[in-house]
Amino acid sequence: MKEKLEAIKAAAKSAVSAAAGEKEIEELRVKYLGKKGELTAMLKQMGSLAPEERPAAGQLVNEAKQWLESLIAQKKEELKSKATELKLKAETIDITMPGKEVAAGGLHPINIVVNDMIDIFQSMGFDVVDGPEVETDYYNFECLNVPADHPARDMQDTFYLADGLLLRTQTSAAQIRTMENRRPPIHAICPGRVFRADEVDATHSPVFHQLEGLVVDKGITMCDLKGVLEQFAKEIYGSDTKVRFRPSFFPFTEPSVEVDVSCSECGGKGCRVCKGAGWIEILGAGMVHPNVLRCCGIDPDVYSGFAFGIGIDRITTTRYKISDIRLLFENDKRFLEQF
Ligand code: 2NL
Repeated sequence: MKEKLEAIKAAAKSAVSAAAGEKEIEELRVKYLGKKGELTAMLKQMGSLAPEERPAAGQLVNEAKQWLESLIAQKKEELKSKATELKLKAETIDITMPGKEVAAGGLHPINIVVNDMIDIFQSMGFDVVDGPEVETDYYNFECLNVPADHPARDMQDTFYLADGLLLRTQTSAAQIRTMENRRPPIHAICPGRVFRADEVDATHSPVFHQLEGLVVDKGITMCDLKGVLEQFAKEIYGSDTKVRFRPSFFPFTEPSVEVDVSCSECGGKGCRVCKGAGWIEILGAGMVHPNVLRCCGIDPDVYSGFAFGIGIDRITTTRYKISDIRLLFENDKRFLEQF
């Protein structure tokens, strides 16, 4: 029995030392120490020995088992650290290699212009407010004095969603909420994305950008409106810019105006940028309609206000002489890299 044990030990030892992987080692463990393993079988054979021989023989087999267990554990450790070493060697990083160049991003021309506009109005004391792009009919139309059957709805046809929701046609709703939540004096601007059901061409896009402004206080007049908008035009287009106010109509303002600036390209003589007119229309404005104030719980006999809506895309295309508005939305890197 002793010889048999020694033979098993010798065979196991050389097999373990020759094992090249963790899988092989595991197979050896099963072969010798598993339920049907060779050493396990020897323990089972104890019954066939004379009773007085059993304790010594059992001890021998158990010792052999422990010896082999630790041999296997040792080999496992060895293989593991060898694998780690190999892996580390394969993964060495040469820190002297040149790095990958990261292309620096930049602001979209629209955002450059929006940021400039925000700076100008903030310096005049306006707060920036924000609102959702998906709006209710009430905030987008009703409260702005555009009831369901009003013909002005034709000019602002939009995308209608389920449950009476729609994509906002102007950013006014955010300002309506500002009037509901704050008491005058109010000085707020709201830049953002707006939507109209328009066909795409060089000057129209169903998605465009607007910055609306609102001032409400006691004693606000057309003079305040003219002063603020003239100051804005001179800051964005240059101090020698001339500003022209033409009467117009919006349901939410009365009286209403449209504002043109002298063409910064030709100084008013007429050129490609202003399409020969010498003037460029940049915004609509007016005194807030009493119905709108009333709708927001502000008494029009005590307070008055003015509001304006500036087309950001138009300011951007004229500033950078971009001939087609579609370029602003195509995200062609060759175009965007120029700003
Ligand atoms: C344009 C120019 C405009 C307003 C927007 C406004 C907002 C409130 C109250 C009254 Cl909360 N008015 N916004 C006023 C005049 C013009 O946008 O061309 N719109 C179609």
